[in-house]
Amino acid sequence: MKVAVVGATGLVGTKMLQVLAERNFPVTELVPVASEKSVGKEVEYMGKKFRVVSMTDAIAAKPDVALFSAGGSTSLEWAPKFAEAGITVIDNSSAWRMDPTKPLVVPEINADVLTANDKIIANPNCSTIQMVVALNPLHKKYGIKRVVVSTYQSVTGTGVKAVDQLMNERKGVEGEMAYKYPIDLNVIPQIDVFLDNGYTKEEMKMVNETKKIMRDDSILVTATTVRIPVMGGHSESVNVEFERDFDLAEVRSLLSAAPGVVVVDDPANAQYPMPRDAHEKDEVFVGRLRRDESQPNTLNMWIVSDNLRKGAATNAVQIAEYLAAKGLL
Ligand code: 11C
Repeated sequence: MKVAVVGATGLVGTKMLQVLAERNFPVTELVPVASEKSVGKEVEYMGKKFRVVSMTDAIAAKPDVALFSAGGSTSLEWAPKFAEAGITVIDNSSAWRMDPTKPLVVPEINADVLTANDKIIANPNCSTIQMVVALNPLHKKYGIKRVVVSTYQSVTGTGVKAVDQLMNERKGVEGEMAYKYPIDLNVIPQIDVFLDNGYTKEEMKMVNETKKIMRDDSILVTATTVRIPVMGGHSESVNVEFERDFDLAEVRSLLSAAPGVVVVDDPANAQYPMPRDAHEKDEVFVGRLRRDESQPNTLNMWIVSDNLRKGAATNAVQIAEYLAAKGLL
């Protein structure tokens, strides 16, 4: 299969190359693509160097599938051009996610919506993906009424510039700021821009994308999204109110059996998910499972995942794997 990776020199693009190789995706030809300023640079894939090409050259190369991680405006401009040329785009930006004509997919949950006619497929936001992977098996059993989530998000979600800011601050070196404020020894309760309702775009992504992926507009979600000086993954404190009562042991076994979920929940031995353990792993880790004693039918949980993997690259590659397996490419 001929595969293009658009945004191949970025943090997510680099991870896409790594994940394609690790999962032995059947790549017969790789087409790394980036902005004009990166054309001619080289990227490495399975021990070989590949020259980065332009968007126009990538379309002319006619790949079967293009994994996009080049930002919303690039995607709005270029994804339709790839699609018109018959290339299936799996797009990691927010550009197409809430477009009712485009599927928004987490393979463990709703890959069945995909058809051969879907030429632009949206990959959800990282903080949404890890939450819904853990919520979906519980929703099926107990019916979710309302979710209250607070996130603790890694600087890698912002990109290379933010990783550099954190490291420069740590070394006491002056450098470019990705954030308005220092991030080391700090916590910033703003991810993306504020909207008219007082929430940030990141918070509203969690509200809206959850309903679309889980195909249930009745699920109420309220979110507070926060940047912390961490690298390995995003963490989330999630309070879930169900329609029906649950048994904690059954919650544990449902989650343990759920695809893509690993339960790490042994408080007596101080075992719970942490970003440094989730780093470079593809699963969603769940722990601190306990009843919310303040109201009925309500569960507290802690969810951690590597935002560059399941939250971005791995999920996109899993969509491509599904399409390939079903002959939809
Ligand atoms: C962050 N979740 O951690 C963001 C990054 O819509 O794909 C991903 C933004 C998106 O800052």
